[in-house]
Amino acid sequence: MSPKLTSLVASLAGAALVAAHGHVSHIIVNGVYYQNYDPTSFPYQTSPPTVIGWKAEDLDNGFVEPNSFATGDIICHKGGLPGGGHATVAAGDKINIVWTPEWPDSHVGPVIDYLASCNGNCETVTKTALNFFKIGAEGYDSTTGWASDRLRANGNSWIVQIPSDLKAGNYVLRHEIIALHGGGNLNGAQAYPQCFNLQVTGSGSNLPSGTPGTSLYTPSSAGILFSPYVSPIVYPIPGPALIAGASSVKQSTSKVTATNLATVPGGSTPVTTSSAAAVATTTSKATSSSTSVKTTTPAATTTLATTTKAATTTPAPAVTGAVQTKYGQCGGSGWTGATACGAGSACSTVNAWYYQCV
Ligand SMILES: [Cu+2]
Repeated sequence: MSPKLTSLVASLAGAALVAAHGHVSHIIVNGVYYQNYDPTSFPYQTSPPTVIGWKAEDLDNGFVEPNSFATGDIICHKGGLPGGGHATVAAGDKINIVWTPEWPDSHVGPVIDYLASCNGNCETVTKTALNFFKIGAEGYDSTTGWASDRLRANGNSWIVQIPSDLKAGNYVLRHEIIALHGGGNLNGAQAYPQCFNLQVTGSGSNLPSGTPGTSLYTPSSAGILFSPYVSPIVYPIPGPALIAGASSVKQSTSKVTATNLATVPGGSTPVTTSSAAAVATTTSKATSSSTSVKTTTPAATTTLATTTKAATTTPAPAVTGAVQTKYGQCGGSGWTGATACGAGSACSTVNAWYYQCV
C-alpha cells in the first residue's frame, strides 16, 4: 500500500491500542444485584466495598494484550486479586453479567465464560492454581454478527448458565470479551477478563478438568491472531473446548428485585436492601418473556450483616476531584470516573464512548 495509507493504518492501529473500553458493573442472579469491583473508582476510595468481583488494576478500563497471555494478568485482568466475598448461586442458575460503560461497536469479538474450582475459599485462592473449564463460548454468526454485537443488543449484558450437574463448591467465574478490531496484527487483540467468586450449591457431581489461565491462549492462537475485516468470516473461538453438555443460552436481561452485598467467608447473611432502592440503582431492561427469573426473595431479608464493612457500604458514585493518569479514560458515554487529567496531559475525545488523557 502507499506510504500515506500505511501511515494512516499505523495511526489507526495506534489509536486502537490505547482506546480501551469497559468493565462489568454488576451481575444479577435470580433478580439479586451484586456490585462488581470498579477499577476506575475503588482505587480512589479509602474503604471501598467488599465485593464478589476480583480486584484489578485496569484504571483505564483497559485490556490485557496478547504479549501478556502467559502472565498472571490474563487470569483475572491486570494485577488481579480475589474479591473479598462471594455470591451464592444454584447449579443451573443463569447469571446476567452487565457491562458498563457501553461496549463500543468497533470492539467486535467473542464472549467466553469459564469456571474454575477454588478447592476452598475463592477469597484466598492463588490464581495460578485455578484450572478453567469453558462453560460458554460464542463467536461469529453470519445472521446476528459477533457475540459482542449480541451483548450490545442485550442491554450491554450477557447471560451465562452454571452447568446444572456441576459439583457444589466455590468457583471463580471468568467472563471475557476479546476485542478483535486490531486482531489482524500480532499482539493486536484485546482481552477483557472479569472474575467473580461464586458459591455453587446443588447435588451434582460433575467437576470438569481445566486449563490454567496462563495456558488458555497465545498471541498467535487461532482466534486471537484474527482479522475481523476479511470476508467471509469464519471464526475459530480460542481456548479449550467447551465442556461436554454445555448448551447455548438464549440471551435476555434480568430484572433487579433486590441488592445483596458480597458474603464473606464464614460470614452471616448479607444485607438485602429493599426492592425499590435496588431497582433505582440499575439500568437493566425489564425481563424479557423468555427469561425465567425466580421471584423468590433471598432468605432472611431482615437480617443485617454483622460485619462493619457491610453496614457502611453503598454503591459508590464517582469520586469528585479524582485525577486520571495519562492514557486513562476521562469521559465518554456512561463514564462515571475521573474527568480531570494530571499535569502534562489533557482530556481528548477519542469517540462518543471514550475520552482519554493524552
Ligand atoms: Cu477500546
